[in-house]
Amino acid sequence: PDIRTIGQLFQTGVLKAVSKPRYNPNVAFLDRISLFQGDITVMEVDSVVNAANESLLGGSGVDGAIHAAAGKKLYKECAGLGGCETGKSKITAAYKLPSKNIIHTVGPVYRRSDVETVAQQLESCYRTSLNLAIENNLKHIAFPSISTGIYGYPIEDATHIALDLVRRFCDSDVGSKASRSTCVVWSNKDKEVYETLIPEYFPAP
Ligand code: AR6
Repeated sequence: PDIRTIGQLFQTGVLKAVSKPRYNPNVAFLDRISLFQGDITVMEVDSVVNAANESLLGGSGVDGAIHAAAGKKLYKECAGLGGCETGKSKITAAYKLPSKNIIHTVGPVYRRSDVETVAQQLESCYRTSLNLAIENNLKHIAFPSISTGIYGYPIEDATHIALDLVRRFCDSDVGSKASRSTCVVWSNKDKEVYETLIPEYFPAP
């Protein structure tokens, strides 16, 4: 484990002051997490998550790919949503995508001067997305690596936050109903980071 990174997360208050894992070490949940390298727009899941911006009107990166693949009707639905605050999530239909729905979440623009705030906002993206999935009875959700592209969040820190939240969600009463999160990575480097960190948060029994 990258102790320094976890230490930094402790300092920022993201990982609260506990000296042992915050999850139940007796439950592995290995069937609840998976990793996929490639284009999120081809995934046949219940919901793909879009790394959007506050306007919800599209952009580049994964947002551009999702809007391009889903078609103009997605833009029309998004335009009626009145935007979305950073750290929050909203759901739409998926139109031409093979998934059933799209959950649009707005990650923070990374700010080194305020790591505590951005970490809380990033964590909130994963939490609000998973809560929306549960509310809409969506079992299998695919997450891109939110905020780590154009928004500049360091991949290791962002992955710790993502996996820690997903793992704790699996342990929670509400999250025990969700069946599966797939982390979708684009680059080989991001894949390596996830391959290294997934066993930390989802250790084999
Ligand atoms: N499938 C899976 N992952 C992808 C894909 C794809 N098709 N395309 C890119 N990625 P980013 P952000 C990866 O920049 O940092 C937009 O303009 C990418 O390699 O898409 O949250 C929005 O409108 C990276 O690892 O999202 C916002 O303005 C990850 O997805 C802003 O960018 C996220 O990169 C959001 O920036």
